[in-house]
Amino acid sequence: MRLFFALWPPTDAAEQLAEVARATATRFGGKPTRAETIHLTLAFLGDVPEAQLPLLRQTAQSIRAEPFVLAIDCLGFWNRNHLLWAGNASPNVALAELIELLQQALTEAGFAVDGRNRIFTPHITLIRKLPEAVVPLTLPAIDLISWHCTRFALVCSKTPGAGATYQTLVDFPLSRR
Ligand code: 2AM
Repeated sequence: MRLFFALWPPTDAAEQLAEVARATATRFGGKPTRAETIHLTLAFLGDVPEAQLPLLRQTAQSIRAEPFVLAIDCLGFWNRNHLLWAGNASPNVALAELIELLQQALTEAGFAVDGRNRIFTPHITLIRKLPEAVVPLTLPAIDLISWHCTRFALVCSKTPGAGATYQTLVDFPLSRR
């Protein structure tokens, strides 16, 4: 099973982000992400045997972190993988703490978290296959899109890439208790 942990926006925020994706793809090209697949990855595990699911669930349940507001307020892009994404102009401390707590707990439980030793930029992919020739030097500004994150999810990716479908297997409340 190809698995990852993510924050999933409520429908209204997902629709707003999908609208930014569509409008930006109309301008610059590429494949916009559909509203129902919009998310922010916290930790990517890749292929995990199904037998490991109970340990994964137990590890995620052990996380103690406060709910927080995620404010998405800028666009960015990566040439190397032709991605255009939305994220935070200034770092979100609560988000960074959640990512670190989760990735550390997963690593301690014996899971390999891809990218853990590289600089991890929390992002929401809005466009894949952005044409190289039109990568904008100055990205358009976006209106603030925010939501109150009260849960995080363990998600199974069925088909990676532009036509991805995702299934939430279980979600976990954000709570200090
Ligand atoms: P992306 O949107 O930047 O491609 C499901 O594939 C999710 O896991 C996506 O959010 C994807 O990020 C992320 N993902 C895929 N491969 C990854 C990797 N090797 N390291 C970190 N995140 C990855």
